Amino acid sequence: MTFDRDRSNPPEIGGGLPVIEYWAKKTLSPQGAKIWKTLLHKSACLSCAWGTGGQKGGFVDEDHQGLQRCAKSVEAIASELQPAIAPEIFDLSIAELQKRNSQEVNNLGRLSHPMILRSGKRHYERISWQEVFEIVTAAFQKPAERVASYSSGRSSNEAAFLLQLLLRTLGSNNLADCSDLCHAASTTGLKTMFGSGTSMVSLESLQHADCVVLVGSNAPANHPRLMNELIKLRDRGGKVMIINPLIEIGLVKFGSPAFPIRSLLPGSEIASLYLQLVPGSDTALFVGIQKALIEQNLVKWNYLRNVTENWEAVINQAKSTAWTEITETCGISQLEIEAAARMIGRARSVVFAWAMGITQHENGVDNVYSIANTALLTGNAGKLGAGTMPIRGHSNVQGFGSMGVTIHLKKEIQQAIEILLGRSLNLSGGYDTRALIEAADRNQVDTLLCLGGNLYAANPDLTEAKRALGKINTIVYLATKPNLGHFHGLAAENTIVLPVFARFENPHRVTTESGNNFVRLNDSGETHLKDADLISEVEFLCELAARLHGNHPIDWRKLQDTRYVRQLIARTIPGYEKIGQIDETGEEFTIANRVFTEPKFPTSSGKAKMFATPLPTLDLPNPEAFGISRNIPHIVLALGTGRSYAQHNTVVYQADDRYRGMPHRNCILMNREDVRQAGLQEHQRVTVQADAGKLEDVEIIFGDIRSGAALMFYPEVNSIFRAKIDPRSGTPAYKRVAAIVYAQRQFHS
Ligand SMILES: Nc1nc2c(c(=O)[nH]1)N[C@H]1C(S)=C(S)[C@@H](COP(=O)(O)OP(=O)(O)OC[C@H]3O[C@@H](n4cnc5c(=O)[nH]c(N)nc54)[C@H](O)[C@@H]3O)O[C@H]1N2
Ligand SMILES: Nc1nc2c(c(=O)[nH]1)N[C@H]1C(S)=C(S)[C@@H](COP(=O)(O)OP(=O)(O)OC[C@H]3O[C@@H](n4cnc5c(=O)[nH]c(N)nc54)[C@H](O)[C@@H]3O)O[C@H]1N2
Ligand code: SF4
Ligand SMILES: [Mo]
Repeated sequence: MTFDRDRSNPPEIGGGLPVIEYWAKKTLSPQGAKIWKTLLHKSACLSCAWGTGGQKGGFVDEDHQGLQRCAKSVEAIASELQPAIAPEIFDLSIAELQKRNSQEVNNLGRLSHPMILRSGKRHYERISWQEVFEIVTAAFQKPAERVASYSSGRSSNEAAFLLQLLLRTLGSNNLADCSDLCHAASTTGLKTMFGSGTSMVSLESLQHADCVVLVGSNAPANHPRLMNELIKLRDRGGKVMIINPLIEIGLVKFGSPAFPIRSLLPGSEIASLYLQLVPGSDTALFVGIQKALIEQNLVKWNYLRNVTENWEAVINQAKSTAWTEITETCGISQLEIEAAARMIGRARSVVFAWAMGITQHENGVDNVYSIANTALLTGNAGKLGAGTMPIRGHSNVQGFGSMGVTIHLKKEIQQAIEILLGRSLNLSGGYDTRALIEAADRNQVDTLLCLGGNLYAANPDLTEAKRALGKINTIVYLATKPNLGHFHGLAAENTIVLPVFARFENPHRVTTESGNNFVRLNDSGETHLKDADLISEVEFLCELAARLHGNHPIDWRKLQDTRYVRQLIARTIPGYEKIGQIDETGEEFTIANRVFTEPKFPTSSGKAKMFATPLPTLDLPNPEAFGISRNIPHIVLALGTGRSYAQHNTVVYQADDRYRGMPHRNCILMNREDVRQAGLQEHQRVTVQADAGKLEDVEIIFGDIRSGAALMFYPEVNSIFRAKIDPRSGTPAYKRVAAIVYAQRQFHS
């Protein structure tokens, strides 16, 4: 691809007119009427967990604010409204299909019929539902510890509840979920500290904050409506602190279509203070902020004594860590850290929000602890307008956790299910996502059910993922659209791809839970796919369970009526009692005991438990460790991997990222000075290599990124690295991959 200079000039604000242009282009297209119909349908937005839609209508959030739909919602809907895949596509052999990239695969259209790739065959072929159930039922009759599921948070609470009940009734605790790759560090960290693993801040509470500290999040692209809250906070005189190794233009200035006159064109200022730290060093920065809070006498001692435990360890650590160690680790000066501490310590109520820049590290849980410790030191947990707020990913990923799709099942849920089944559950072992891949690679998994997602491409080391999945006998993918996993994540015997309804098409009502703990009711709908043979996830799971377990003690076929599933949820899931009446009242609700406006927490003592957080050691290997000679121009970097503006996780919608000036997918965003010192140039094609492989012909793009750091896009980049794993949460360190960038041989020969 030739480089288009115009496209490399990133805009000076995030959001802005391009968003409106995108809306207009999509909603005025031939597909436009269907997009509008779907936007107005009473169901939750498909895209991110910020959450909007549901019974209040397409554009209204739980706080009754209007105009709360962003272009990302349109992007996700447009993708599901594609026509069915042309049947001729399946005349192509699997080898030919494997040549397509993520965007091309997504653009094939919607899955419309059940398909199977049988062992030894080169083509996917149609299969009847009868044979599907015969094969899958037989596959699930393997020993329970050799049966597993993986899920992704686009599905409903009802499907999630049934999935875990099905696996647990079998005796399997192998419930891997995309959250293992995502916010597991937040769940683990917050649960041990506060006794609750989700955000303690509601949307309403956020609106009472006068300071937001936003860490490791690219909200302008991934949670755009959060930007409206930041704009309003700045308008009311509040402060926003951004902590990120990369200057994301939308975090500096954002033009929001929700405020067309004052914000859209000029853009609203977002960051009051932008701390561009070394990737992976957040714990050091927060320990520094704690040290400065102590030195500036801004610690709330009475609060610490009354409502927290082990605060002395945190105070001692901050006091005894030298300033030089802190500043050398995080690369932020003492002066800036002191300014940050002043901003936090002097604010009335501070919300600490974070996303993948915090969790996807080898010390992800410590990162979360260090943020929460800072909140506690300043009395910012358990009051209106303050608290810890992990910004969740998929639109219902949090609901999956609540429904018990986890290898760490809550005691209360366990007891309730044991009463339901009349016997005890097997909760030993259990594979999270990384453990599942490793177990499969050791030949310990026979059968895998994937409820959505793209297990293959979401993992690090795609060669390993492919090999491991290839050792599983039967893999069943339930999906709305084809993705790379359906063509690369192939089982040893049967790979079955089953087409399901999208959220707004389901023949029954379902519910979803947002990252702000709000439960939405989604109306039933219709699909635009006319001659298709789709199944609802709920129907599939109930039919499979009925064939496996009969109708006692649970009448599985009756659960195809989702009202009965909600009755079971009301009886088994803590905080979800109100779902028992939702069919009659239509009343959506905030889950009980999650949002804290008093400093009383659901831990054994009622106090928050604090933990000291060791500073990370952030070394990078020598070029020789990669087998690269020092004689060719090179640089070893901390490579961060994540999303471009126009993709949803492993699904690419558009190749470029206009806000970062990256014209195509095979780019690396680097610091200008790093490039110069390495003897390389902008737009030069280089090789990027890590511990599992290399990508060639990668174009260097200059960006405002911290020296020593770089950015590339997943899923493509997942082919080159193995990733370190946070031992406490199981999450891969996608945000700090040791990589070498070097000149391609031909450039110098
Ligand atoms: N449009 C769209 N929306 C989405 C998604 C999508 O793919 N597309 N995905 C959904 C999902 S599942 C998720 S999990 C979320 C992801 O939402 P984000 O977490 O915002 O997404 P990432 O692309 O992973 O970007 C993380 C940010 O962390 C910064 N960062 C990297 N390393 C560090 C570090 O060491 N410290 C700090 N402080 N910052 C760092 C990066 O520069 C980047 O700005 O979005 C959800 N919403
Ligand atoms: N290098 C790198 N890797 C990462 C990350 C990173 O930042 N860097 N981020 C990680 C994170 S945070 C996450 S969450 C994972 C994402 O991992 P996954 O959640 O596994 O992947 P997605 O790409 O979101 O899955 C998309 C597919 O879901 C299916 N789908 C969509 N809607 C529905 C539905 O309603 N029902 C069903 N059954 N299927 C549906 C479609 O077939 C679509 O192709 O990736 C992780 N991998
Ligand atoms: S912010 Fe998230 S939930 Fe809200 S409309 Fe945009 S994509 Fe949907
Ligand atoms: Mo995620």
